[in-house]
Formats: sequence, structure tokens, C-alpha cells
Amino acid sequence: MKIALKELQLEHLARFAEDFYHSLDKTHIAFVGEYNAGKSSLINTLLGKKILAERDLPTTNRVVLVTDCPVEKREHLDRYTELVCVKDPKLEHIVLVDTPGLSSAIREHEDALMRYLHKADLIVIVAPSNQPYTKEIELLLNLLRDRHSTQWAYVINIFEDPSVYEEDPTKLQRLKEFVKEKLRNILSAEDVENTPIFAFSVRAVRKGLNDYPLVTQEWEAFRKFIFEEVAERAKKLKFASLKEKVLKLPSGREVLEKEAKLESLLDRKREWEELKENVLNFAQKSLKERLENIDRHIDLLFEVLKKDIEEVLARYSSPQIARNPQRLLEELEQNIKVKFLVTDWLSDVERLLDYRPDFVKMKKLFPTVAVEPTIPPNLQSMKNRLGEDISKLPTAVGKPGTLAKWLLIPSLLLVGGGIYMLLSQRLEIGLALTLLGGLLTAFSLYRVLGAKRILQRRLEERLNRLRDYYKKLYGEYYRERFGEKLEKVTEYLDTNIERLNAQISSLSKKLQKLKEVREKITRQW
Ligand SMILES: Nc1nc2c(ncn2[C@@H]2O[C@H](COP(=O)(O)OP(=O)(O)O)[C@@H](O)[C@H]2O)c(=O)[nH]1
Ligand SMILES: [Mg+2]
Repeated sequence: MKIALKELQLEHLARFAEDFYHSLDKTHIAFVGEYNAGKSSLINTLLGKKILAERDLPTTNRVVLVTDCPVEKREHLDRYTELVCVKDPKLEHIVLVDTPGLSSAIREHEDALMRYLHKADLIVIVAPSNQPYTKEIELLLNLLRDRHSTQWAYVINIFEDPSVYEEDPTKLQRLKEFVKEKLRNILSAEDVENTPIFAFSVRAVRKGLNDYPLVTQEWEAFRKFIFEEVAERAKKLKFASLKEKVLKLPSGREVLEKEAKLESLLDRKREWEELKENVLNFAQKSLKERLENIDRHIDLLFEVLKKDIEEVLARYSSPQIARNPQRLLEELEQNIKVKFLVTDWLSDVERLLDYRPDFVKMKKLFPTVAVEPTIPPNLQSMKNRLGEDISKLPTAVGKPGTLAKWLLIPSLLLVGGGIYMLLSQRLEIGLALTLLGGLLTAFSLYRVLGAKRILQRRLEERLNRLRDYYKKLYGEYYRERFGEKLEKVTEYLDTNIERLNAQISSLSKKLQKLKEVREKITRQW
């Protein structure tokens, strides 16, 4: 084909075809399964070389493509994909694909793995014998079962001692039958028939197979399946599809298809951008509402508190307060305790500072947005602080009139003394003492009689200060926590938009190239 194109002097097209030849047209065999199922070990064993890290961290969310290329190398194709080139003729027409653990991937559909699996031609599910079928595997099957081009295979990696199976071969059969039964629940009867199931132990294979004839048989069948059956089919397919592509090119169908794809990518990008805008608007609105709600709540709380204090105060007169302030203060304290520490007021505050309902609502409104409703920190301590401050309130205002009360008798004595002096004709001293005594008496009386007013004013001032303080404190606390959480959401949205942008730009470039080639062909033909 290449030579034929060269003869036609279609250099461009020849190079273009070569690109296809080396990448797109290979058959991709993806190995998927839970973390630690033995996927990487299995690929290494198939190739007889330690190419992939075994016991890799479950967090490495990367797809690794292993295939044969002219030059041995390792390179990152993008953030999520690594290409390992080895010289191995067995891989001329196939790519073996190692994937991270399933559990983390399925949670985020747009994840690297899920994107990848949509283009895999054969998916080999690898599961350990002690857990041969999991919810994640079921989800995966469900997600991809309608893709008619996907073929499945199943490997049960025997982790326990394989001699158990050698002694009782029906055990192996039962293990396979169990998996087959599960597959029947999801795949069509035909697909299940076309899904070969193998059970062997990667570790036993590595140790040397002489001791385990049954498991050996299984392993050999699997090797043949991959390197003969699938690879052979891949070879035929590649030539067929290359031919098809080259023939399609002049007809312009390729261009049209790519243009349609580009259009749909642009649509999706617009959708995500719109989603981001809506999410941010919603967040802004609910934050505003919540802050107002916090203000209102605190106002109300202090309003009730004020009324309560007034009610208690009404039962006391100023002289009573000056004589025994302790009694009033204790009653106030008792009252506050009952009102606020026993009733639900403080839990209301705790609920008010919790942003989860806002994010639950967000998730309901925009199901595509990934938010985990975790509990915001410090809720308990924020609530306790208020409780403490309020219960300390009565003791913090002091005891007005107490000092004046003690001053009253000495000042009256002073007046008495002064009058006595006056009567004894000691006019100057007498007058001075009477005046001083009179002034002190008036002052003390004023203080004693004003005790209630002073107390009331101090309580009110303190209440207002506390109220404003807590409005500010809670407002800031909520704004900050909410902001942190929202940032995670925006990050998620931005990543998706960026990903689409990258796809769009790469597709546009391809399209451009395709158009150039097409133009050249039409000119030369
Ligand atoms: N006992 C036993 N251990 C195995 C077997 N296959 C793999 N392992 C071990 O299981 C661990 C996880 O293997 P790995 O290939 O990294 O799993 P992956 O996370 O699916 O890629 C490694 O320590 C392997 O040596 C097996 O057949 N039997
Ligand atoms: Mg691995």
C-alpha cells in the first residue's frame, strides 16, 4: 500500500498512512481489575520481562500502553497515558494496556481509564480467585456492554496454592462456572459464549509450571489466545482498516466524520461551560441566602435573650440589686442555662454553619458535578464558644451599687457629725462636714437607686457587642469553609473543560492535515 501510494507520488498520504499504521490500527488489549489483582504481573509474565511496576500504588491513575515500535523508549503521551515501546515482534499488531485499579476509576466516569476503555478492542478482566467478581466489574460490564466492538476475556488469578485445584479439577470448573453465571446476568448469551475464561496463577507460572499440569494448560491457552488468536486477527484487521481509511480519504467521508466529531466536542465544551456558570450562580445565591440566614438567626437569638433578661430584671428593684446582687446574677445565669443550653438553640447554630445541605442541593440540581458531602471542620467548637460566652454574660457585667451601699452609712454619719459641729458653734468645720456628708449621701443614693439602670445598660451593651462579634465570626467562618469546598467543585469543572479543549485542539489539527492531504490528492488525481 505504502509503495503503491509512493508511486502515485502521494508522499503526504503515504506518511499519513504510516502514522495510522503505527498507532491507531493496532488492536488494543486492556487488562482491567481491582488494584493488586495481578494485572501488571500478568503483562510482565506474558512478555517475559519486567516492564511494568508491580505492586504499584493504587493512586497512580495512569494507563500504560506496551507495544512494539522501531525504537525502544518510554514516553508520556499525556497526563494519563504512558507509552512503553519494546522490541517484540509478538506486539507488532497489538498493544497490551495496563490500567490502574477499577474502584477509583469508575467513580469518575470521565476518568483516564474510562476514556481509554471506550477504545479498547479486547478487555481482559483480571480478578483474584478469592474475589473473582466484584461490584466494580459489574459496573464496568454494564457501562460497556452495548459497545458491539468490545470483546471480553476473563482471567481468574489463583492466589492460593494451585495444588488444591490440581487435586480436584472440578474446583477450577466451578470457579469458572461461577463467573460465567455472573456474566450471563449482564451480557447477551452470544457475548458470554465469546468470552473465554482462564484460571491460572501468575506466581506459579513464574516459578515454573512442571508441578501444575492443569494450571499450565490454562496458561498456555491464554498465551495462545493473546499472541495467536487475537494478534492474528489484529493483523488482518489492520490491513483491512488501513485500506478502508485510504480509500475513504478521497471521498471526503473522513473529513465529514471528523468535522461532525469536532462539532460534538464543541457542543460538549459549551455544555460544560454553561454548567460551570450555573453552578457558580447557584453557589453565589445559596451563599448569600445562608449569610443572611446566619445574621437573622443571631439577631433572633439575642433578641430572645434580651427579652429574657428584661423579664428577670423586672422582678428586682434597684435597692434590691444593690443589697444583694448575687441573687439576681444567679437567677440570670440559671435562666440563660435553661433557655440556651438545654433547648435546641445551639444545635440550630451548628446546623446553620454546616454547608452540607447546600452541596447536597447542588448535587441534586447538577448530577454531573462530583461533590462529596464531607462534614466541615470545627462545627462543634464554634457552637461551644457561643454557649460559653453567653453563659458567662451575667458575671461579666459586675455588681453596680455595691460600693455605694457601703458608703451610705458613713456619709450619713458625716452629716450627723456636721450638724453636731454646727450646733456646737464650730461653724466652718460643721458646714464643711455637712456639705461633704450631704454630697456623699446624694451620690450613694444615686448609685444605689440607679443600680438597675446601670446593670441594664451594661448587659445591653455587652449583648450587642457579642451579637455583632458572632455575626461577623460565623459569617466569615461559613464563607471560608463554603469557599474551600466550592473550589474543589470548580477545579473538577475546569479539568473537564481543559480536557475537552485539548481534544478539540488536537482534532482541529488532524482535520487541518486531512484537508491538506485531500486537497493534494484531488489536485494530483
Ligand atoms: N500469591 C500470588 N501473588 C500474586 C499473584 N499474581 C500477582 N501476585 C502479587 O500480587 C501483588 C500485586 O500484583 P500487581 O501485578 O502489581 O497487581 P495490579 O495492581 O493488578 O497491577 C504483587 O505483589 C504480585 O507479586 C499470584 O498468582 N499469586
Ligand atoms: Mg499494576
